Parts: sequence; structure tokens; C-alpha cells
Amino acid sequence: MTRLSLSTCKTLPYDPAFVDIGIVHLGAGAFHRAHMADYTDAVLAKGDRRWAILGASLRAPDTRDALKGQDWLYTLAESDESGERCRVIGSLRGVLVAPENPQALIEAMCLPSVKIVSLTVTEKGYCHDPATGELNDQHPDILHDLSHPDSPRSAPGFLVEAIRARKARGLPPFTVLCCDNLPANGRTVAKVVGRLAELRSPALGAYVAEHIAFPATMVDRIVPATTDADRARIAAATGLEDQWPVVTEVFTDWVIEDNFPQGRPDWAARFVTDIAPFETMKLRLLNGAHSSMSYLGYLAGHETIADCMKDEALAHFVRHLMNAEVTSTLTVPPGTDVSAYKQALLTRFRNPGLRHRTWQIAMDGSQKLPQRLLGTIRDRLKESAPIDALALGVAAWMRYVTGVDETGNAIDVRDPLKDELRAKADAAGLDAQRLAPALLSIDRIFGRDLPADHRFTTAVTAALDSLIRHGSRKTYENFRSTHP
Ligand code: CS2
Repeated sequence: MTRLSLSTCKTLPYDPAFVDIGIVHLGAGAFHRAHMADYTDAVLAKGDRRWAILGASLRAPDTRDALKGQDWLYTLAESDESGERCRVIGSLRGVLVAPENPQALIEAMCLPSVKIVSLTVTEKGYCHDPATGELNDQHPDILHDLSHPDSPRSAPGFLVEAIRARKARGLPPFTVLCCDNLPANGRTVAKVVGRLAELRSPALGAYVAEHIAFPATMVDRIVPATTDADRARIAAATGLEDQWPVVTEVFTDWVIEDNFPQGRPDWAARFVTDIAPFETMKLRLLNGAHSSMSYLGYLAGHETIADCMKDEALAHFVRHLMNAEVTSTLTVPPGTDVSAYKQALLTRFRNPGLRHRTWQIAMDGSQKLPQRLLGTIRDRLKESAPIDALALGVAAWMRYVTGVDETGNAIDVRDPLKDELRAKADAAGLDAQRLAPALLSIDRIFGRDLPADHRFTTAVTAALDSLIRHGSRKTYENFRSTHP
């Protein structure tokens, strides 16, 4: 079959040979290619050719290897209940593999045409403590980057070195645009990068604080990992072989704090001055439901989120979590109908075209729980309001990270703290009275306040006890009876 490439693709409304690199993006994975690269493709198509993206992978060469032979083009397959439509995206103009040549990436970040360095490196990529948002200055990659500043490994290390190099060359700084699901993502990354710069030199720390803009964003699009079945289906639909298409939903949303001193593309995003209410609503309703469902659903034997939603008792739990426990903690963003938002979320979760695996979402729970569930729990405790559903979500994570499922099979737990989690779980055994406090003692996740609040510890321990004794399915079925 003919391969997708500039010569075989007839549908791009602009010629990617005549664009300038305005953006360097760290973490050119599926989410970026379905989200920001799509918004940027539309800008190029409208005729503003200044904003092509040069991507970088901070770890594996696989994206570069797949896309290089097709002139960096790829297919975006968007689905909803009515079916799937395919388009080719041309805004990505290359992918560098950082570990192969860190200097080449620093040089790219120093191109005079580059005005924005954006990031999707996942929560763990910022080398911070999830509970506090502070740089973890003992993180192995940070220790490495402090001793080898011109060949960094971490995203903060690349940002600091490129900021320093641009300053030394008299170039204007770039704007740093975080597109990960971190709480207060702009401020968090500003803190992490500012601290690393300061550890290199107080003058560099001061320069970052004074001159680098870190606009916050709320990003939203569901993007499951691409499978071989997706590749085959998309090739059949388009008639062109694409080694790494991206599968997503029709829905997309991007809210951005409008703070770009060096200019920005005219993305079809929502530009606002205060991002916080949008972000909190999304992280707590969408991602909070996603994570809770992924642990409970995985343990109950559900492979995908759509499968979870077909399980009436689990779908009931999700609705209860959103309506009875999360909504009261939100400040409604201007112009938002929260009921319609929640209704739309349930429809998105049911999307039959997405095989979004519970195992994929279950990844990196230690980095996700604080902003997805624990912040909500803190707010509910302040209101002296019930936290039963939220506590069950946390307990399901605890059961999951023991690494053994309900039938005795191993769970492939992926998490930067996985060894610590496993060691604590093994020492405690499958006993909620021991396992819950053992995991709650990790203050990088839970802080000091939550483990000291007996309303929280009691609720989590009771939920974990039920999960251990009765299994996940029985536990959320009982939940439906007791929380109709
Ligand atoms: C998911 C998110 O994998 C996960 O943890 O919850 O990637 C989710 O699909 C996106 O945030 C949706 O915008």
C-alpha cells in the first residue's frame, strides 16, 4: 500500500515546505498530535505560516522513527456516535530525539523564529512533588541536569538551559506553554523551572522570574493509545499507509491564559484571564471520574472506559461522584452550564469509537491523585460533607497498586513510585487496616493533612476493606444500594 507522504497526500490546504518553526514542543506524543498540533494546523491552513511545530521526544525514538518516512504527516481520526472521520495534519515539521543529541534540541529551542516552547511530558515529567508542586531536587534527572547542564535529560533541564543560552546570545526569551493536566499548570511549571534555574545560579533564577511567561492552560481531548487495529482501519479508510495515526474524539477544548509577550498563533481556543475555574472543573469531573473508573473498572475486569460505562452500577457510581461529591466544590466558569458539561462527559465516556483502556488511565496514579481526587476531598472535608465516592476512588487505587488483581494475576503497574508502592503493599499484605495507613504515609502524594484527618482515613480504610473482602464489582454494586 502507498505510504502517506507530502507527495501522496492531496488534501493539505497549505504546503508544509513553506512554513517557519515558531514552536518547539517537548513530548510529541499522541495527545499533542491530537490537540495542539491540530489547532496549529488550522492556523497554518488559514495562512499564518509562522507557527509550524518542531517536536521532541525526551525518551524514545518511536514517534520520530514512525513519522520520518512520511514527511512527518499523520492522520487524525476523530470519532463520535455517528462514526469516524480522517484528516491529515501537517503542522508537525520534525521530531528530535533528545537523548540521542541533547545539544540539537537546545539549538532548536534557540532558533530566532521560535516564540513558544510547549510541553506535554505527562505529570511525572516535571520532576516535582505532586502534593506540593515544588521541584524534587533529589530527582535523579534533576541531579543529572545540575551536573551536566548542557546535556540535560529532564524537561525543566532543557527549558533552563535553552533560556540561559538564548539570554547569552541576546535573543528574546520564549513563552513556556504547559499543556499537561497539572493543577495551576503555568504556575507549577514556573516554580519548577524557576527553582532549577536558581540552583544553577541566582542570576538565572532572577531572569526566569522576571522575563519568562508561563501561561496556564486547560487542555481537553480524549486520546487513547493507537493500536494496530486502528492502523489497519485507518489505512483501509484513507487508502494510505500511516505508521502512526492518532485516534481521538470529535470533541476538543483548550482554554488558555492570554499571556504571550512574544506573540502567539490565532488558535481557535478560548483565551481568558483566569484559568482556575475551567481547570478545576475539568480535572475534578473528567479526570477524577476517569481515574476512579480506571481502578474500579480494571479490578472488575473492564478493559475500556466505554465498557465501564455499560456497567450500570459503575456508571451510577460515576454519576454520584460527579453530582453528589465533586460539583459542590467547583466555582462555575463563566458561561458554563455544569449539568450540560457533566451530561456531555458521560456521552464522551460512552464513545463507542474509542477503546480507551482502563490500564492506560491507571498509569502514574501517584502523580494524578492529588489534582483529580485529593483536592476535592480537602474541599469536601472543609464543608463537612460526605466523601464516600471519592474515598472509594482512592481505595481502588490502593488495591490496584498492590500489583495483584482479584484473580491473583499480576497487574502491570506503571508509576514512578511503583517500587515504593509495591514494597509498602507487600509489607502490609491484603489487610486494609495495615495497607491504607502504609500508603497514606507517602506525604509526596497525600501531604501531612489528609493522613491526620480521621474522617478521610476511616472512609478510605472502610472502602479498601470492602474492595479486599468483596472485590470491586460487589463494592460498587453495594455502593449503588447505599447511595441511590
Ligand atoms: C486521562 C487523560 O490518561 C488519563 O489519565 O484521564 O489523559 C484524559 O483522557 C484527558 O485529560 C482528557 O482531556
